[in-house]
Amino acid sequence: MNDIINANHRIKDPDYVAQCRAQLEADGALVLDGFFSADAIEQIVTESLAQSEHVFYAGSTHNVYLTEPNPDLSKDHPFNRQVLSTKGLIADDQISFGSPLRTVYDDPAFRSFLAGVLGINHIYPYADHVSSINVHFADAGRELGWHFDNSAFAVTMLLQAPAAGGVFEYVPAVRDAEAGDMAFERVGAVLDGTEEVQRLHFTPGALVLFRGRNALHRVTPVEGDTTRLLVVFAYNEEPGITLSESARTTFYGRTA
Ligand SMILES: O=C(O)CCC(=O)C(=O)O
Ligand SMILES: [Fe+2]
Repeated sequence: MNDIINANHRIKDPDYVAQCRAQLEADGALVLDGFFSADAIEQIVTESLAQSEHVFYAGSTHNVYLTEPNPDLSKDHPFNRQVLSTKGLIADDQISFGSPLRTVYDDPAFRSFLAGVLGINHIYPYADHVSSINVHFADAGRELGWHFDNSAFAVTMLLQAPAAGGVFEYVPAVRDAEAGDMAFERVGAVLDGTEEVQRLHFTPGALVLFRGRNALHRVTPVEGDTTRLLVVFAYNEEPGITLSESARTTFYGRTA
């Protein structure tokens, strides 16, 4: 692990954890630049690009809740409004056992750090075969539409930045999923472009954390010849969670 996470990010130091946690609380997102070593990033980019032929590209529309539409509501109701996602990914079951991505994902110190920053006791992997570690591919014109994540929080690592576009935009704490609040009005306003959104800027090697279940977020279309490559490390607060079939069909093109 010592050669993957840069030592200036003192993940075992309680003061550092507290500082990161305060920043996540305040902003709804946390960016730790230079978290991963340049060597690790290079190795992961190489092994990811070697899988280019096997990338699954989503070409479908979905609502922001990543559910099937509700036919009892109108087509322009915020629950049913459709956004486009065209980015691609390789799924967990396409990532080799020896990959540094698994070393990081499984590392107890990294997991404790994440749990500490998120203010929870434990984090668990997904129980399905596709969701835990994903590498996202977005070349020119590809994007990820507005959505809320199924997981409470998201942990990402940028591998390769595009020349332009591919910007992560978000609105923190739009809904309160735990309380059953769907926030239709604010969702409608974000989709209409009438609510102000925030942008997170990060460079390759950055670790990014955000509360994706309640923050509405998207990635704008990529511009230029360089593919945006990003890893998503997905965890849950409880064991045994699988991604919904609807979301798996949308983003992986398969349910098994
Ligand atoms: O690509 C990103 O920066 C965010 C990815 C994301 O929101 C997701 O995978 O749910
Ligand atoms: Fe997301």
